[in-house]
Amino acid sequence: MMCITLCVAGCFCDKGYLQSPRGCVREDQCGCIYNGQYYNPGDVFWTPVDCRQRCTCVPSTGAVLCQNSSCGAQEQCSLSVGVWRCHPTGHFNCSVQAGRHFLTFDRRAYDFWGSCSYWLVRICSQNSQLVPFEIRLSVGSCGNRLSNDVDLSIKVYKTLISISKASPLKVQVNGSQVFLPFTWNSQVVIYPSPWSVMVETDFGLRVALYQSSTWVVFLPRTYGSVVCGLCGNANGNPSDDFLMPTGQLAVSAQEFSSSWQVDKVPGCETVCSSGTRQCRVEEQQLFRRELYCGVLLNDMGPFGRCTRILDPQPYLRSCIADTCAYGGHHSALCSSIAAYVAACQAAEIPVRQWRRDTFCGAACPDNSHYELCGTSCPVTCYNLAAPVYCSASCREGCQCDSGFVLGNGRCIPISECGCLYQGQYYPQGVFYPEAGCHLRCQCSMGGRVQCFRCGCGPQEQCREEGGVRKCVPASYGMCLVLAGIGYVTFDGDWYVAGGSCSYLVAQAEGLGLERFVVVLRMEGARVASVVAVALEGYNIMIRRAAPRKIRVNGEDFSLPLEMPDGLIWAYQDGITTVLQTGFGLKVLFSSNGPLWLVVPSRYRSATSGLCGNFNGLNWDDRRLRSGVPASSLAAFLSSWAEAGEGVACDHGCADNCPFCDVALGLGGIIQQKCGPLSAVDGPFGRCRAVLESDQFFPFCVDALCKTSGDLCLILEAYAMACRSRGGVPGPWRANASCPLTCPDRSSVSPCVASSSSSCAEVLSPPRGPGGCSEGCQCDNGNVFDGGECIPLGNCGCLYQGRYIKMGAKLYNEDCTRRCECHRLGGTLCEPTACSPREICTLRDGVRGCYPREQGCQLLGGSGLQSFDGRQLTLTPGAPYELSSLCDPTSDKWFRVVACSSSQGQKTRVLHIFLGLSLIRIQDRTVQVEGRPCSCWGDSFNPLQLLRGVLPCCSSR
Ligand SMILES: [Ca+2]
Ligand SMILES: [Ca+2]
Repeated sequence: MMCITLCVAGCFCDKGYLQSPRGCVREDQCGCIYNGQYYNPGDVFWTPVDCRQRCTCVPSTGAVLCQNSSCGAQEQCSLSVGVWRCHPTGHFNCSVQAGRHFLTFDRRAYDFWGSCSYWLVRICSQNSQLVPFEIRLSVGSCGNRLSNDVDLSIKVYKTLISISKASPLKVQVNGSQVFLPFTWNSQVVIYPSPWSVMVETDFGLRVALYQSSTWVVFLPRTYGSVVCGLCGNANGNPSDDFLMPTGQLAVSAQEFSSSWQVDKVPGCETVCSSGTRQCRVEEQQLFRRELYCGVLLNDMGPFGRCTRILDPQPYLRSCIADTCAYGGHHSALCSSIAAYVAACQAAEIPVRQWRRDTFCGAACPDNSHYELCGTSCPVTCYNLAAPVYCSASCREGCQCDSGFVLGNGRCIPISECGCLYQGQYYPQGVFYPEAGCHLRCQCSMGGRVQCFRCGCGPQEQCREEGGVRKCVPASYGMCLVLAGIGYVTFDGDWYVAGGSCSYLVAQAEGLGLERFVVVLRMEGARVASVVAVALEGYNIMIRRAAPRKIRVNGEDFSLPLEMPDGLIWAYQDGITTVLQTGFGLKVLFSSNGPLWLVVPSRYRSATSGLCGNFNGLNWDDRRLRSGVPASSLAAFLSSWAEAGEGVACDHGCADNCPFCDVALGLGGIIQQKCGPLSAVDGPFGRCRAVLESDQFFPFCVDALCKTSGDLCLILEAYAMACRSRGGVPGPWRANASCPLTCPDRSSVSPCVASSSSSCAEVLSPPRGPGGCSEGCQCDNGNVFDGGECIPLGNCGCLYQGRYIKMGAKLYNEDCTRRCECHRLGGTLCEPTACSPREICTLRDGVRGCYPREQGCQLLGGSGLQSFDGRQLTLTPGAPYELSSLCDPTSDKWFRVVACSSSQGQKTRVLHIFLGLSLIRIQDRTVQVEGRPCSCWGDSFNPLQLLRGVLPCCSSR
């Protein structure tokens, strides 16, 4: 008995385990080797090439038993699911492109667009010889998205396989996410392909998704006339393809498609009424030209050989329609052409190189490169041996560079691969292999798995989210900050507070808890300008002045954003920016001002700040930084105020707010104003099921009475909270006279599709909750690009999840690569370097090569280099004035004094006088006015000091 032994850097099997193509297996679980090919225990296979013998790999002994056999008349011997078997000769194929262009098994082309669930292929005639299966197509929304969220589910062998276009590599089998390739009983295999995913069954049915947003169903010939659905009946006759379940022929594509609707999903549109942009005649003519879709027809062009066999006309029509619908944007154009390339390659007809830097360039992610005709079955972390199941023809797409393998959809070094545990693959990190999460396992580098019986924490529960089992918070605490009005703490205490400082809203620290700090910066007493969130490894800023963007570690990102480590993600939902973290902290900040903080219940008693201590008691929330109960509201507020930038700050009326007796007449009017919050039949009536207004109503009355604050802000905060809990607030603005203001060339809409209102959203996979919410919508079908509205065709590119605005340059971390968006070519990246006079750095959120700042440097030992580059030697141990501003009356006055290291000592001390403050730096510790200050998460940069920025998150 033996397993194949592989020589792979970084991964070694533990003692008692042997390497097999399935990873490390116990010695007694080794399979068989026959003719140099490895088979899993229990595999049934036919002898290669001729299928003359049918063999079985006997489990535990590793022996191969064979019997004589042969294929039938209508069959041929071919490879599938990694095994040679008898297969029906030939297949039909049916394709669905962009969720709206259909081409049936009998090659009838039609267009249809609805956002419901439809039968794509079903078995309509009983035939006991055939394995039954069914395929369903679901279109997520009618939003005009380039990366349309089309999902497919396949039911075969009592197994349900679900693949979503938004994240094709996160395949679910019977509701649980599996990692690819995934084999099931040697009957079904699902494997990743370049830009796509493939499902293959042992009876020859194959379903493939191509990056070009095209689904293709390959149906064995034996299923001819047996199937029905949107793909037609596969009887060779295109004219009877519009058969409805009733047995009658439909007169239109719409009637036909609607008849195959599975069941009415609430809110789905049988026909998308928003529709695509109508195409003008001159646009049609333009896109028909060789420079655009016309390249498909050129029989001397790259697809020349294919056009003679596979009619390009249906592809040309959908290419023109889609390119038109997206105003000529290259993504639509290139996807349409790639759909034809995929069809040609699936039919094993070679195509020539058609992508160029200036036309549909293939910008591949890190550690990968483009191949026109590469393997369909790349090596993955799960399957480090050359895959044995690969029977598909070659495929264009990005292939991993040598030394890298596919893991979780990216090309990663083998050392970053995950682990095999009980035959299942898990990426590095924590996973829960058992139902109920009773076993907590950690997969670390080198495939090492450590498991502990500990289960979820007391404030957590075990749940499957998106097919992944994990411990999720049992409940959440919510804190509301209304700029200029007041706070409602996690424990439900409320207080009225204005204030123009920066305030520490909440921070948390505790054993086994991820630390976070949330600071709100005010601009005057009423406007919240910035929410700064510090987490381990991340400093995040949501800025009112930068809509649809978020600044992470100093760099601006367009929304939606998901960091590659999956620890933070953010998206725009109407007028609200939503930031979420892997550990459950959620920050919602509206451009109008309300800030909501949502923290998981395991942070109970672990928070401090203006949102209180989250211990369930509402009377002990007002405590100072030291933990002592605050003697007054003013003391409480000032304790959590952060040093502003030279601006004197006040905390509003605090303890001296006007006395407010709600029983008096004034109270009555205000009660009336706050009324909509609690009215069952009011606009928030439907919110009551998800969010109690009990805290809100008295807060509203108190806040309005004391501060004559903005009622709109309070109502908006409630609407936000309602929506974040899955509720749907009714139209409330008109009656409350709270109009929403929108930027130029956009207007208020009660229902802005939450994942297709901006360029970055249209191009990215959907992130948020979907659906629609109140917000601003660009006029004339335009979309937001940052804060302004532009035609879709002028949108930029998406590269590795980053949106690149047209004309902008995106540099990588060390400025060795620069990417730009080409109108027809897509993302174009090239190596680059900053000149010696430049430095690779971030300025105002944008990375790039910038002119070096004139620096005066203290060199090692006792050397000094002046601003102009002159080298001097200082006397060790003596104080020197390095620099000061000559005008002592200037408000920018500074003075920097250094004590250079004395002989034999390394210590140097720097004193910086800024206005009236003194900052002292010694051995990388910083003291401001004699108090030590710390700033975790941000590397200390003395240059910031010289620019007048204090490097302290908090002074302690
Ligand atoms: Ca037919
Ligand atoms: Ca409390």
